[in-house]
Amino acid sequence: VEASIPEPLREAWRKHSATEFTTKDEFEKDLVRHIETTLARSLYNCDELAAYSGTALAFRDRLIIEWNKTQQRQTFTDQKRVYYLSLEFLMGRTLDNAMLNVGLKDVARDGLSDLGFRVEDVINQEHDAALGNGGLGRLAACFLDSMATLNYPAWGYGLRYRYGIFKQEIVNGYQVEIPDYWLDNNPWEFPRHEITVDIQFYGNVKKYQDENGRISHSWEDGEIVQAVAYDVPIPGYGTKTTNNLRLWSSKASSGEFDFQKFNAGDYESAVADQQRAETISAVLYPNDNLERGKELRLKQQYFWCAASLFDIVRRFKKTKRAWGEFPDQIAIQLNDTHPTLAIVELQRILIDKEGLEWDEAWSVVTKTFGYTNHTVLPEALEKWSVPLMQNLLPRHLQIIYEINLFFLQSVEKRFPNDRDILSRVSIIEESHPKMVRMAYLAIIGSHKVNGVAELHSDLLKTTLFKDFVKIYGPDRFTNVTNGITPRRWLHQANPRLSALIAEKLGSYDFLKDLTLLDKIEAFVDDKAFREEWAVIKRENKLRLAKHIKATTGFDVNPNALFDVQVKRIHEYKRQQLNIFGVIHRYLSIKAMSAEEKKKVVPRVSIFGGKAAPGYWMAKTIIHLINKVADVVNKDPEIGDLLKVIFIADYNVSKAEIICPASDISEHISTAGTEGSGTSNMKFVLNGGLIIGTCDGANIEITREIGEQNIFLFGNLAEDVEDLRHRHFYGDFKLDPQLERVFDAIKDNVFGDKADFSALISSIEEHGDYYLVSDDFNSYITTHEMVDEAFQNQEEWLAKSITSVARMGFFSMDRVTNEYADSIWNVEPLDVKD
Ligand code: RUG
Repeated sequence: VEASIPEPLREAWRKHSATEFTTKDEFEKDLVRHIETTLARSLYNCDELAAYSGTALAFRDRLIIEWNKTQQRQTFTDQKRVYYLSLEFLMGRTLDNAMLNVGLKDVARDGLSDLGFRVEDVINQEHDAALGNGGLGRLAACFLDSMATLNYPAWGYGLRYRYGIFKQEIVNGYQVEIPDYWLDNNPWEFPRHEITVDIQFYGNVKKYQDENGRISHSWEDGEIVQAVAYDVPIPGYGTKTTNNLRLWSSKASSGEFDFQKFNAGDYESAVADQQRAETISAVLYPNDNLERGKELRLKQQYFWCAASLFDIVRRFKKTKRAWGEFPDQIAIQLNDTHPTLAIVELQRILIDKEGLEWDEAWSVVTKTFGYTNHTVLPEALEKWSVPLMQNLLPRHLQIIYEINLFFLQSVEKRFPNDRDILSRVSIIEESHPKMVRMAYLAIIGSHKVNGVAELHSDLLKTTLFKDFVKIYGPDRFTNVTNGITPRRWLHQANPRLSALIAEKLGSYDFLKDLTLLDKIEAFVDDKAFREEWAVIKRENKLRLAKHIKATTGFDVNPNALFDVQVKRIHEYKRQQLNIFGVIHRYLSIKAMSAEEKKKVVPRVSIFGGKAAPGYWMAKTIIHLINKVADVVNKDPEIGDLLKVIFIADYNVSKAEIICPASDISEHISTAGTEGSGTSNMKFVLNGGLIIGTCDGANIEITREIGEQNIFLFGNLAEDVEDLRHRHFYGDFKLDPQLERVFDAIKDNVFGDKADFSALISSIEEHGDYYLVSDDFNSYITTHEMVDEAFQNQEEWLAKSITSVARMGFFSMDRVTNEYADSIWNVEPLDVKD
């Protein structure tokens, strides 16, 4: 049956079509209606949570009206679309962002105030949508914001995890993980129970030959799990475009449980199938930059890729275009190797289901995909065991072997005298068991591969993917340096700074074109502007101090230098270097005379971040930070000169409080290990200075803001290999200042030394892989320079203003346009009212 209303009857519909509130009165009307009817509350039992839900529903109505129009417009114009496949979308809170993006936060503030609520308190009721681990997931969320803002026809595809990243509590100095059930009270998703896809696992492959001798393959038997779509509207800033994020949830294909078993009293096995199916989308793997090769993870990957591809192909087929036009209509971006199976799945659909010849299909596939690599760390590079894949996805493994065969044949032809190259570039690693190298498959199946910062992309070309550059030429490999959305990371997180900038520039246009920030450099000597700038930083520090007091019980002095390192805890990110530096500072202060102490610049060292539950060394680092905090914060000889704070459960909404409040932040990974880093950009955009190594995007930040405005230290990437060699051959002497720090730990100053022995021996005895000792002296000296610079507040302020003015390059909009031009070849869709 045709689903659309016949033309002659559409008038009735149009007359009653939903409308959007724009005034305070209209907002209040929607709010009260939702609280009374949707939530079944009254004016006698409307608390802040109900006010939040009502407000969210009122804004959701607006979003979905625009969402509908955007989707109709996109379908009607039939332009090329981009599909962003990411296993992680670290969205954070939605309400504040939605209010600001549609330009109605003031209306909501006034309306809520009429009913006795403060908009800030209402916003604070929202639970973060934390479907990601760190930078990779947050980058995906920034992409969605920018793609909508720039009017690109774009969809995100991900998994609707029932549990997001765990909540972190600190108990006796140790990290404890608490499940994050975030779906209660989530008004932002629309279940689409009618949009389902059956996903197959296991089974076997049968080969058939027709009367013309044509061979075909059929994947049979096995088990079926159903994917159900949930849609999340993504509003752009200052535009009508509202894009879609489609998240898949897993469900047993038979729907409910087996009634025969149930009626026979076999309750457990009756629900077992259902539970097994629902497990697929139950939980986000809590690893950042680390792959563990678990079957359930591979199931998640295939489940999500297959559902998304089915959806994309279904939409394409409705246009009745020829398959050759598929890449003209569709660009699919792979966020890391996690969605690489999408390449194989599309090839499978085209040859097994749609009857295309191999070469014709493969040409469609390779023109469609782009692959973004985010890391060179070996432990993060995905490999799947061949037996595991054989069992779970037998047909896909066959196709992977076939892709590999054709690829290796072409390599052999081009490099007939180089036997080694074949084993080096083969998708299959000849180990025991054999492994499928997902990054190689992603390169071979894509037309563009990009890294996320200049240094990182160069390292990819000269090390990890060197052979592939030789095979495909340099053009397949490119760099797109990461960015951040200024809407969330300036306007939302730091409204006063955003307002000050807008006042000087005459409008908020800089939120759509961040390069306009350069105009504020003209005010660097303007006294009133500088004063206001300083007041805003102080207010932001007070806001953070209040949060610290409420969550840790510690008082921190807002005049102290706030030194922040918040990010996932990882040895390569070197929080251990930071805490050793803090211990060094502590010991130095303790050795000072009263006179000397007067010259010390007071500091608050603030840490935050989660460790993967199975990453024992990272957990040890968290433990040490908390033990050091215990001792330092209670030491009467130290007083306000040094405080150490660990902020538990670092997440997006906490980052919004923390980033605007830093004086300095730390981005101190071993050179050559961080893909890009994006929190470095968030801190600088909020007027904080940074201390960092020559790594990831720090290098480009330096180029943009000027080296006089950043504190760089440490060895360079090009020296790392040599230094590691020297450690390996015992040609190494521990830095004497670091030795003093280790001695204190070994004297049980921070609790039982045994708790930290592995951390110390990894540096003293096991090669110091992350070069903590090699960089320690330079790190300490640079911190002394930071102290000195902070004493000259006038100059510090000038550095802060100048840096913000020069941050335009790091807008996610620049990033999105670069992907659109150089990888996706998509155009924005013109939006008129
Ligand atoms: O570690 C990288 C960051 O350097 C980068 O900024 C971010 C976004 O590109 O991605 C992070 N990343 C890399 N997260 N997971 C991986 C490897 O799977």
